[in-house]
Amino acid sequence: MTKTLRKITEILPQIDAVCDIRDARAPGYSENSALLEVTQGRPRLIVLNKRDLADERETAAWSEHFRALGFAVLTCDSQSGRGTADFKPKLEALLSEKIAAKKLKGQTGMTLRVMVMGIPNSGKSSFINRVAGRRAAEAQDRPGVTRGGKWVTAGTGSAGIGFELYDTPGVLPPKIAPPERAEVLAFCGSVRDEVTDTEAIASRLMLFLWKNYRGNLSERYKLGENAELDELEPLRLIAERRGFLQRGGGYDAERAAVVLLDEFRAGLLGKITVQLCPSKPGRQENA
Ligand SMILES: Nc1nc2c(ncn2[C@@H]2O[C@H](COP(=O)(O)OP(=O)(O)OP(=O)(O)O)[C@@H](O)[C@H]2O)c(=O)[nH]1
Ligand SMILES: [Mg+2]
Repeated sequence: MTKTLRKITEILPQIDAVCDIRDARAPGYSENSALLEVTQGRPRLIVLNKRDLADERETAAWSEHFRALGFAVLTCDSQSGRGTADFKPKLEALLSEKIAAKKLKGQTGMTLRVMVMGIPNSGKSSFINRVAGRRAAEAQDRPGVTRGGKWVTAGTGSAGIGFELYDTPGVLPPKIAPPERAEVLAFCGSVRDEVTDTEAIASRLMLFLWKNYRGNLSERYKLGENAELDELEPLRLIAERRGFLQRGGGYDAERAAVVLLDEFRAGLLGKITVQLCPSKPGRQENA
Protein backbone atom coordinates (compact mmCIF):
# COMPACT_ATOMS: atom_id res chain seq x y z
CA MET A 1 0.00 0.00 0.00
CA THR A 2 2.61 2.58 1.08
CA LYS A 3 4.93 1.48 -1.72
CA THR A 4 2.17 1.88 -4.30
CA LEU A 5 1.17 5.28 -2.92
CA ARG A 6 4.83 6.38 -3.08
CA LYS A 7 5.09 5.25 -6.69
CA ILE A 8 1.84 6.98 -7.59
CA THR A 9 3.01 10.21 -5.97
CA GLU A 10 6.28 9.91 -7.89
CA ILE A 11 4.67 9.70 -11.33
CA LEU A 12 1.86 12.13 -10.54
CA PRO A 13 3.59 15.13 -12.19
CA GLN A 14 3.57 13.24 -15.52
CA ILE A 15 -0.12 12.47 -15.62
CA ASP A 16 -2.98 14.45 -17.15
CA ALA A 17 -5.91 12.57 -15.60
CA VAL A 18 -6.92 9.80 -13.25
CA CYS A 19 -9.13 6.93 -14.28
CA ASP A 20 -10.88 5.69 -11.15
CA ILE A 21 -12.03 2.11 -11.77
CA ARG A 22 -14.96 0.98 -9.63
CA ASP A 23 -16.79 -2.29 -9.49
CA ALA A 24 -20.27 -1.53 -10.87
CA ARG A 25 -21.72 -3.98 -8.35
CA ALA A 26 -20.56 -1.73 -5.49
CA PRO A 27 -19.74 1.68 -6.95
CA GLY A 28 -19.41 3.55 -3.64
CA TYR A 29 -17.67 0.95 -1.53
CA SER A 30 -15.15 0.19 -4.27
CA GLU A 31 -13.77 3.72 -4.00
CA ASN A 32 -10.30 4.05 -2.57
CA SER A 33 -10.13 7.14 -0.39
CA ALA A 34 -6.34 6.92 0.08
CA LEU A 35 -5.72 6.98 -3.68
CA LEU A 36 -8.22 9.77 -4.15
CA GLU A 37 -6.46 11.86 -1.55
CA VAL A 38 -3.08 11.53 -3.28
CA THR A 39 -4.56 12.38 -6.66
CA GLN A 40 -6.86 15.14 -5.45
CA GLY A 41 -7.37 18.04 -7.86
CA ARG A 42 -6.58 15.93 -10.93
CA PRO A 43 -9.22 15.58 -13.64
CA ARG A 44 -10.96 12.31 -12.87
CA LEU A 45 -13.06 9.87 -14.85
CA ILE A 46 -15.06 7.39 -12.79
CA VAL A 47 -15.36 4.07 -14.61
CA LEU A 48 -18.11 1.68 -13.49
CA ASN A 49 -16.56 -1.54 -14.74
CA LYS A 50 -18.11 -5.04 -14.75
CA ARG A 51 -21.42 -3.52 -15.75
CA ASP A 52 -22.32 -6.86 -17.33
CA LEU A 53 -22.57 -8.27 -13.78
CA ALA A 54 -24.49 -5.38 -12.23
CA ASP A 55 -28.20 -4.51 -12.08
CA GLU A 56 -28.76 -2.14 -15.00
CA ARG A 57 -31.20 0.10 -13.14
CA GLU A 58 -28.75 0.48 -10.28
CA THR A 59 -25.86 1.22 -12.65
CA ALA A 60 -27.94 3.95 -14.29
CA ALA A 61 -28.79 5.38 -10.85
CA TRP A 62 -25.15 5.32 -9.71
CA SER A 63 -24.00 7.01 -12.95
CA GLU A 64 -26.51 9.79 -12.32
CA HIS A 65 -25.39 10.00 -8.71
CA PHE A 66 -21.75 10.57 -9.68
CA ARG A 67 -22.63 12.93 -12.52
CA ALA A 68 -24.70 15.00 -10.10
CA LEU A 69 -21.57 15.26 -7.95
CA GLY A 70 -19.75 16.71 -10.97
CA PHE A 71 -17.77 13.68 -12.15
CA ALA A 72 -17.32 12.36 -15.66
CA VAL A 73 -18.61 8.77 -15.74
CA LEU A 74 -18.10 5.81 -18.06
CA THR A 75 -19.81 2.44 -17.68
CA CYS A 76 -18.26 -0.58 -19.35
CA ASP A 77 -17.56 -4.29 -19.45
CA SER A 78 -13.85 -4.87 -19.92
CA GLN A 79 -14.33 -8.56 -20.52
CA SER A 80 -16.32 -8.16 -23.74
CA GLY A 81 -15.07 -4.61 -24.32
CA ARG A 82 -18.57 -3.08 -24.36
CA GLY A 83 -18.39 0.62 -23.55
CA THR A 84 -14.60 0.87 -23.50
CA ALA A 85 -14.53 2.65 -26.90
CA ASP A 86 -16.08 5.66 -25.16
CA PHE A 87 -12.99 6.09 -23.01
CA LYS A 88 -10.89 8.19 -25.38
CA PRO A 89 -13.70 10.61 -26.39
CA LYS A 90 -14.70 11.02 -22.72
CA LEU A 91 -11.15 11.77 -21.71
CA GLU A 92 -10.70 14.23 -24.56
CA ALA A 93 -13.89 15.98 -23.43
CA LEU A 94 -12.67 16.00 -19.82
CA LEU A 95 -9.35 17.53 -20.88
CA SER A 96 -10.70 19.74 -23.67
CA GLU A 97 -9.35 22.97 -22.19
CA LYS A 98 -5.89 21.55 -21.75
CA ILE A 99 -5.92 20.11 -25.28
CA ALA A 100 -7.10 23.44 -26.74
CA ALA A 101 -4.38 25.31 -24.85
CA LYS A 102 -1.70 22.97 -26.16
CA LYS A 103 -3.03 23.32 -29.69
CA LEU A 104 -2.95 27.11 -29.34
CA LYS A 105 0.71 26.87 -28.48
CA GLY A 106 1.17 24.94 -31.70
CA GLN A 107 2.02 21.73 -29.88
CA THR A 108 1.69 18.66 -32.10
CA GLY A 109 2.15 14.97 -31.31
CA MET A 110 0.28 15.42 -28.06
CA THR A 111 0.04 12.47 -25.62
CA LEU A 112 -2.46 12.20 -22.79
CA ARG A 113 -1.14 10.22 -19.82
CA VAL A 114 -3.73 8.62 -17.61
CA MET A 115 -3.24 6.80 -14.34
CA VAL A 116 -5.62 3.87 -13.92
CA MET A 117 -6.23 3.08 -10.28
CA GLY A 118 -8.66 1.39 -7.96
CA ILE A 119 -9.15 -1.41 -5.50
CA PRO A 120 -7.89 -4.97 -6.22
CA ASN A 121 -9.71 -7.05 -8.84
CA SER A 122 -11.86 -4.16 -10.12
CA GLY A 123 -10.61 -4.82 -13.65
CA LYS A 124 -7.91 -2.15 -14.12
CA SER A 125 -5.58 -4.32 -16.19
CA SER A 126 -8.47 -5.75 -18.25
CA PHE A 127 -9.71 -2.22 -18.94
CA ILE A 128 -6.25 -1.12 -20.09
CA ASN A 129 -5.98 -4.15 -22.38
CA ARG A 130 -9.34 -3.30 -23.94
CA VAL A 131 -8.45 0.35 -24.50
CA ALA A 132 -5.02 -0.61 -25.87
CA GLY A 133 -6.53 -3.35 -28.04
CA ARG A 134 -4.02 -5.98 -26.93
CA ARG A 135 -2.98 -7.95 -23.87
CA ALA A 136 -0.40 -5.54 -22.53
CA ALA A 137 -1.17 -5.97 -18.84
CA GLU A 138 -1.66 -9.20 -16.92
CA ALA A 139 -5.23 -9.76 -15.74
CA GLN A 140 -6.49 -12.64 -13.62
CA ASP A 141 -9.47 -13.59 -11.55
CA ARG A 142 -7.98 -12.88 -8.14
CA PRO A 143 -6.95 -9.72 -6.31
CA GLY A 144 -3.30 -8.64 -6.19
CA VAL A 145 -2.24 -9.63 -9.73
CA THR A 146 -0.61 -6.40 -10.83
CA ARG A 147 2.56 -5.59 -8.93
CA GLY A 148 4.61 -2.43 -9.39
CA GLY A 149 3.41 -0.06 -12.10
CA LYS A 150 3.51 -0.15 -15.87
CA TRP A 151 3.03 2.30 -18.75
CA VAL A 152 1.02 0.93 -21.66
CA THR A 153 0.76 2.80 -24.96
CA ALA A 154 -2.85 2.71 -26.04
CA GLY A 155 -3.01 4.13 -29.55
CA THR A 156 -4.52 7.41 -30.61
CA GLY A 157 -7.84 9.16 -30.16
CA SER A 158 -9.32 11.82 -32.43
CA ALA A 159 -6.95 14.22 -34.21
CA GLY A 160 -4.00 11.94 -33.55
CA ILE A 161 -3.89 12.51 -29.79
CA GLY A 162 -1.85 9.69 -28.26
CA PHE A 163 -2.85 7.81 -25.10
CA GLU A 164 -0.64 6.21 -22.49
CA LEU A 165 -2.17 4.41 -19.54
CA TYR A 166 -0.41 3.61 -16.30
CA ASP A 167 -1.49 0.34 -14.67
CA THR A 168 -1.26 0.35 -10.88
CA PRO A 169 -1.60 -2.44 -8.32
CA GLY A 170 -4.98 -2.58 -6.63
CA VAL A 171 -5.01 -0.89 -3.27
CA LEU A 172 -7.50 -1.29 -0.44
CA PRO A 173 -8.04 1.56 2.00
CA PRO A 174 -6.13 0.98 5.28
CA LYS A 175 -9.35 0.84 7.22
CA ILE A 176 -12.44 -0.63 5.62
CA ALA A 177 -15.47 0.74 7.42
CA PRO A 178 -18.34 0.29 8.04
CA PRO A 179 -18.36 -3.54 8.44
CA GLU A 180 -20.94 -3.80 5.65
CA ARG A 181 -18.37 -2.35 3.27
CA ALA A 182 -15.87 -5.12 4.05
CA GLU A 183 -18.60 -7.68 3.40
CA VAL A 184 -19.61 -6.16 0.08
CA LEU A 185 -16.00 -6.03 -1.11
CA ALA A 186 -15.61 -9.66 -0.10
CA PHE A 187 -18.75 -10.59 -2.10
CA CYS A 188 -17.13 -9.05 -5.16
CA GLY A 189 -13.79 -10.81 -4.64
CA SER A 190 -11.75 -7.70 -3.89
CA VAL A 191 -10.51 -9.09 -0.59
CA ARG A 192 -8.49 -12.30 -0.72
CA ASP A 193 -10.65 -15.24 0.28
CA GLU A 194 -7.93 -16.55 2.58
CA VAL A 195 -8.38 -13.57 4.88
CA THR A 196 -12.17 -13.77 5.06
CA ASP A 197 -14.53 -16.21 6.70
CA THR A 198 -16.19 -17.77 3.64
CA GLU A 199 -19.21 -19.09 5.48
CA ALA A 200 -19.88 -15.81 7.25
CA ILE A 201 -19.51 -13.81 4.04
CA ALA A 202 -21.69 -16.16 2.01
CA SER A 203 -24.35 -16.08 4.75
CA ARG A 204 -24.41 -12.29 4.58
CA LEU A 205 -24.66 -12.43 0.79
CA MET A 206 -27.53 -14.90 1.06
CA LEU A 207 -29.43 -12.58 3.42
CA PHE A 208 -28.85 -9.61 1.09
CA LEU A 209 -30.04 -11.55 -1.96
CA TRP A 210 -33.06 -12.92 -0.12
CA LYS A 211 -34.08 -9.37 0.72
CA ASN A 212 -33.25 -7.63 -2.54
CA TYR A 213 -32.94 -10.20 -5.32
CA ARG A 214 -35.10 -13.12 -4.22
CA GLY A 215 -36.24 -13.80 -7.78
CA ASN A 216 -32.64 -14.36 -8.94
CA LEU A 217 -31.96 -16.61 -5.97
CA SER A 218 -35.12 -18.67 -6.51
CA GLU A 219 -34.42 -19.14 -10.17
CA ARG A 220 -30.83 -20.24 -9.72
CA TYR A 221 -31.46 -22.64 -6.84
CA LYS A 222 -35.04 -23.62 -7.72
CA LEU A 223 -36.20 -22.57 -4.28
CA GLY A 224 -39.91 -22.82 -4.96
CA GLU A 225 -42.63 -20.41 -3.88
CA ASN A 226 -42.90 -21.65 -0.34
CA ALA A 227 -39.23 -21.55 0.49
CA GLU A 228 -38.41 -19.93 3.79
CA LEU A 229 -35.09 -18.64 4.93
CA ASP A 230 -33.76 -19.52 8.35
CA GLU A 231 -31.85 -16.33 9.11
CA LEU A 232 -29.56 -18.17 11.51
CA GLU A 233 -28.69 -20.77 8.88
CA PRO A 234 -29.17 -18.99 5.56
CA LEU A 235 -26.95 -21.40 3.62
CA ARG A 236 -29.08 -24.40 4.51
CA LEU A 237 -31.49 -23.63 1.64
CA ILE A 238 -28.71 -23.90 -0.94
CA ALA A 239 -27.22 -26.97 0.70
CA GLU A 240 -30.62 -28.66 0.58
CA ARG A 241 -31.27 -27.79 -3.04
CA ARG A 242 -27.80 -28.92 -4.08
CA GLY A 243 -27.83 -32.04 -1.94
CA PHE A 244 -24.96 -31.06 0.38
CA LEU A 245 -26.59 -32.90 3.26
CA GLN A 246 -24.98 -34.89 6.01
CA ARG A 247 -26.21 -37.74 8.11
CA GLY A 248 -28.18 -36.69 11.17
CA GLY A 249 -29.77 -33.59 9.59
CA GLY A 250 -26.55 -31.61 9.18
CA TYR A 251 -25.38 -29.96 5.97
CA ASP A 252 -22.12 -28.87 4.41
CA ALA A 253 -22.33 -25.11 4.95
CA GLU A 254 -18.78 -24.54 3.69
CA ARG A 255 -19.58 -26.16 0.35
CA ALA A 256 -22.81 -24.18 -0.01
CA ALA A 257 -20.86 -21.00 0.82
CA VAL A 258 -18.26 -21.65 -1.88
CA VAL A 259 -20.97 -22.43 -4.45
CA LEU A 260 -22.91 -19.25 -3.68
CA LEU A 261 -19.86 -16.98 -3.78
CA ASP A 262 -18.44 -18.56 -6.94
CA GLU A 263 -21.74 -18.47 -8.76
CA PHE A 264 -22.51 -14.91 -7.69
CA ARG A 265 -19.06 -13.71 -8.80
CA ALA A 266 -19.37 -15.51 -12.12
CA GLY A 267 -22.69 -13.76 -12.78
CA LEU A 268 -24.67 -17.01 -12.73
CA LEU A 269 -27.32 -15.48 -10.46
CA GLY A 270 -27.94 -12.71 -12.99
CA LYS A 271 -27.19 -9.02 -12.89
CA ILE A 272 -26.94 -7.99 -9.27
CA THR A 273 -25.73 -4.85 -7.50
CA VAL A 274 -24.67 -5.44 -3.90
CA GLN A 275 -24.44 -1.79 -2.92
CA LEU A 276 -27.72 -0.18 -3.86
CA CYS A 277 -27.60 3.46 -4.91
CA PRO A 278 -28.66 5.72 -2.03
CA SER A 279 -30.10 8.42 -4.25
CA LYS A 280 -32.37 6.46 -6.55
CA PRO A 281 -35.77 8.11 -6.39
CA GLY A 282 -38.69 5.78 -5.66
CA ARG A 283 -36.62 2.62 -5.57
CA GLN A 284 -38.53 -0.51 -4.83
CA GLU A 285 -36.97 -3.64 -3.58
CA ASN A 286 -37.44 -6.34 -6.16
CA ALA A 287 -38.09 -8.93 -3.53
N1 LIG B 1 -17.52 -10.02 -16.04
C1 LIG B 1 -16.51 -9.15 -16.06
N2 LIG B 1 -15.30 -9.52 -15.61
C2 LIG B 1 -14.30 -8.61 -15.65
C3 LIG B 1 -14.47 -7.30 -16.15
N3 LIG B 1 -13.28 -6.65 -16.04
C4 LIG B 1 -12.41 -7.53 -15.51
N4 LIG B 1 -13.01 -8.71 -15.28
C5 LIG B 1 -12.42 -9.90 -14.67
O1 LIG B 1 -12.05 -9.55 -13.34
C6 LIG B 1 -10.85 -10.22 -12.95
C7 LIG B 1 -9.83 -9.20 -12.48
O2 LIG B 1 -9.42 -8.43 -13.57
P1 LIG B 1 -8.02 -7.64 -13.57
O3 LIG B 1 -8.00 -6.82 -14.82
O4 LIG B 1 -6.88 -8.54 -13.29
O5 LIG B 1 -8.26 -6.68 -12.32
P2 LIG B 1 -7.20 -5.67 -11.65
O6 LIG B 1 -8.02 -4.52 -11.14
O7 LIG B 1 -6.12 -5.33 -12.62
O8 LIG B 1 -6.68 -6.54 -10.44
P3 LIG B 1 -5.32 -6.36 -9.55
O9 LIG B 1 -4.19 -6.10 -10.51
O10 LIG B 1 -5.23 -7.67 -8.85
O11 LIG B 1 -5.61 -5.23 -8.64
C8 LIG B 1 -10.41 -11.00 -14.20
O12 LIG B 1 -10.88 -12.32 -14.07
C9 LIG B 1 -11.12 -10.30 -15.34
O13 LIG B 1 -11.37 -11.16 -16.44
C10 LIG B 1 -15.78 -6.93 -16.62
O14 LIG B 1 -16.04 -5.80 -17.03
N5 LIG B 1 -16.74 -7.90 -16.54
MG1 LIG C 1 -4.13 -5.58 -12.44
